[in-house]
Amino acid sequence: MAPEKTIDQERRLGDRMLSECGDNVAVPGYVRAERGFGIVHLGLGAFHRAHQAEYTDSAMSEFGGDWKIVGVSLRNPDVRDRLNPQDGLYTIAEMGDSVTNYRIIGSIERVLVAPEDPAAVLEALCSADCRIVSLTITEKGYCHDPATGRLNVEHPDIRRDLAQPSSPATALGFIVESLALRRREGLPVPTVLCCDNLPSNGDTLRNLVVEFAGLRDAGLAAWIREAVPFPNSMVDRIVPATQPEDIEQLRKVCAYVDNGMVKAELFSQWVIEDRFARGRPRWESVGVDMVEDVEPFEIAKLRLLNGAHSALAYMGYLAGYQFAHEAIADDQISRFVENLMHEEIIPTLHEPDGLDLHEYANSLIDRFANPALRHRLYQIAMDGSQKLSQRWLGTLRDRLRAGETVELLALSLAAWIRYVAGFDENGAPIDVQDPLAAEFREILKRCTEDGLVDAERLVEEMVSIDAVFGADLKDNGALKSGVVFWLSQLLGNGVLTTLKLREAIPA
Ligand code: CS2
Repeated sequence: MAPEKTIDQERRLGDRMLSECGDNVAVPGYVRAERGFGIVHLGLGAFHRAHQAEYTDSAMSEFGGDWKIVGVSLRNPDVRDRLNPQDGLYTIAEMGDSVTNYRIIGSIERVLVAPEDPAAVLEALCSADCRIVSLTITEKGYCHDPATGRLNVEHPDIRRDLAQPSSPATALGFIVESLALRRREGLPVPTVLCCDNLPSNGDTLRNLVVEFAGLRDAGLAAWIREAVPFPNSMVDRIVPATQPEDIEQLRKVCAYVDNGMVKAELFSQWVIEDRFARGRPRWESVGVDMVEDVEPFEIAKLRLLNGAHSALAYMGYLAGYQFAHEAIADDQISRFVENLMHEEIIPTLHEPDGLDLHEYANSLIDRFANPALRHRLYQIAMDGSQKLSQRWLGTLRDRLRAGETVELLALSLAAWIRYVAGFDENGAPIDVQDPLAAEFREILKRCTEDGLVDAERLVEEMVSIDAVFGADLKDNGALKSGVVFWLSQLLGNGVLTTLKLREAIPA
């Protein structure tokens, strides 16, 4: 029997290997060395690699242009250590229910690690070639108060970046310092393109950048407000974190090792306001919708897809499921998520042109049900404190204002509070990932006596976290008693019995 090949003897992805790929892998349709760079991207997670970098790769394949991406990891070297040895190349495994398409993406030129060399990041941001600065740094990367959209000036990273502006660590610090340098040198400005799931994401980012700049120099802040475009965008693709078994599966099917691969569903959507200072890739010719006003698309997406996703994650995890497709296969949970979308969320939305919201909601159930993705509920459940505002609370406020019922949202909120209490239905600990996790632990301690959780006190304390709930909701007695009722049910009887009870209550 032939000895097993060690990894070192196997083919590793890299420029030299591109011409030898098998027919089952698509490769970039351009000579990479002939294309220059045009984009600096902050936050090089799996989402960017499966979304914006793919659209940019398609645009360069079909229409050329110097739009390669210099990626920046703001925290750790992991992605750099995976991609740079592969010349920045990586594969996307695009997974339908029964087919997987493999495609190598060539648009990432190289990866920088900000904490190791902030000067190199500033140099890329200030270079004449950099015409777009884009971001996927997740909600918490904006160091803001989700309830108000204002900068959290007490955030340790923001204080640090204000104290030493020439060597920043945060995305805001890098953007402001690079714009200050450009202003000083009289260089043209880039477009700053936010690609995170925030409401009015471009406007939100602009306000934060201007607020941060104002703490350094009022003139700089006014100039940024005037000179730099921050188009809003809506991004959509389900991109679960890559697992070691995905890399192994790719190796088996494609016969090379790719430590930077990502997996995604087949569906992908990007809607952008067409306001760019110095050009952009031909995205509109490769499936991107360039529009005047993104808001209706963005609100529908955040409230429906992300809102339903979060509800699915907290309910599903507590009910004992690990993956989204498992939780949505549970009839009670899927009925709850469907009712939440059709009954409570959709009535608050303006239908964007060309989109039937009920059909959209139905298609989301199918997307969540994709078994190939193995999307962990734990991943979706992360950072809830940064997500609830745009996913649930906008809908909640709209309904309360209109005098409509909010029962399903109250139950969702109860599920979130139950989840961040940090133990599952078998009493096993949940490692809650959230910037406010320490605060949640303190609150839970105060609300627990002799091992029993005081649901009323817990709800009171949680909805009093102004950064999440603003100042208005804690005064709404009816909302709070609804959440207390459902939280008591969840604590006493668990998710599935609670959902049964909910269904038995006449509408
Ligand atoms: C998810 C999103 O992890 C999460 O919170 O809801 O990442 C979701 O998969 C994407 O926004 C889909 O476009």
